[in-house]
Amino acid sequence: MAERERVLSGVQPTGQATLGNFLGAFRQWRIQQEEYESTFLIVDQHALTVEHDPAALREGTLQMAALLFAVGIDPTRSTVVVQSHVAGHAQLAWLMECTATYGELSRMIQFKDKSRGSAMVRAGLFTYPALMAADILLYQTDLVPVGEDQSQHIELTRTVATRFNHAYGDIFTIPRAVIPPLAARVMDLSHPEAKMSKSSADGQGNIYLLDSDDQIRRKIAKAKTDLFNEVLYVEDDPARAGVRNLLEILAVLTDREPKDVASNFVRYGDLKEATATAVIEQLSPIRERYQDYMGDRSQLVSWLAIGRERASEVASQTLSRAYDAIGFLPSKEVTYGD
Ligand code: AQP
Repeated sequence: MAERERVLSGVQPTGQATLGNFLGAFRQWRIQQEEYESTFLIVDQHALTVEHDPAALREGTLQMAALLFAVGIDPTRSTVVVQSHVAGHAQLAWLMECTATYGELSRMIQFKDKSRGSAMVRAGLFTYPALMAADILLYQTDLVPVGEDQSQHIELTRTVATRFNHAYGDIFTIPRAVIPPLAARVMDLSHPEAKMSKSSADGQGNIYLLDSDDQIRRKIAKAKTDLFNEVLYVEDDPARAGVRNLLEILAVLTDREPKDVASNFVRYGDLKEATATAVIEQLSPIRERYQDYMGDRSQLVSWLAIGRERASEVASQTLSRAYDAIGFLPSKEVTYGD
């Protein structure tokens, strides 16, 4: 039987996960785990690129694991692993930093966005895409399901992997990004020109996966629309971004095309009501399962230990091949990547 293709993606355990994370990433992961050999990373090392609180990081990591399982990531089918549990990520990241160029890293939009206006930019924020490349390449990944905001990082991963392979031998699989056709960029409900982001300043335009039904209804009722007063799906018109966002959210949750969804509504109020109902239907069982999982922390910890064990196997193989290819002297005493 042919080997199944490998899927890998990750999420930072910072802040509260949003509907953007769910529609852009988690929902795809849940579907893809049926078909592909899947690894999902809780990227705690990435969380150090900006100011952080150690206790919150530790708790957030366990909470993110509970959330992924609550969303439907199945620990018997998929490997869920905490990035810092597998040393190979940091080890391979150095090789990637020495393969990527300063110019390439300087062009990363996320670096420009996150460093803007900050007096103390951590060096890790600059080199973060090299660590992300290592995350992906360590597992010989074929497919990386992500939201649109990550496509530039996947492109860089392909570039450095290709460069490394040309220089040192055929070590890495060249991965491809899988961006969902709809809701690849869920927008902030109050500021529909900006991405819904868990680190956004006031959070009023975010639907959090653990929001109560009431909070979801209230936030969607207040979502910014426009003065056109017609429910139309128009791509690429900034003036209609709010309505477009609601239509895309409802379309993806009801498995329809946004234009068809639009044709069912005349009033913005009715569109908001239907969107809120669909979001609640999707999120409220996740919220309940999350509470159950958080009530059994030792179960979470042991699933993560199983994840670590499975992940380490592939990671250590890739790392020793990469170390060997780049010219490091092997030592019998050292086992890499776990
Ligand atoms: N608004 C979004 N629409 C679609 N997909 C999104 N993703 C994030 N926001 C949206 C996707 O979620 C996955 C995990 O993201 P992450 O937490 O690792 O980092 P991020 O991309 O930086 O997401 P946030 O919410 O904006 O986090 P902060 O605020 O901490 O930086 C990724 O696949 C991402 O594409």
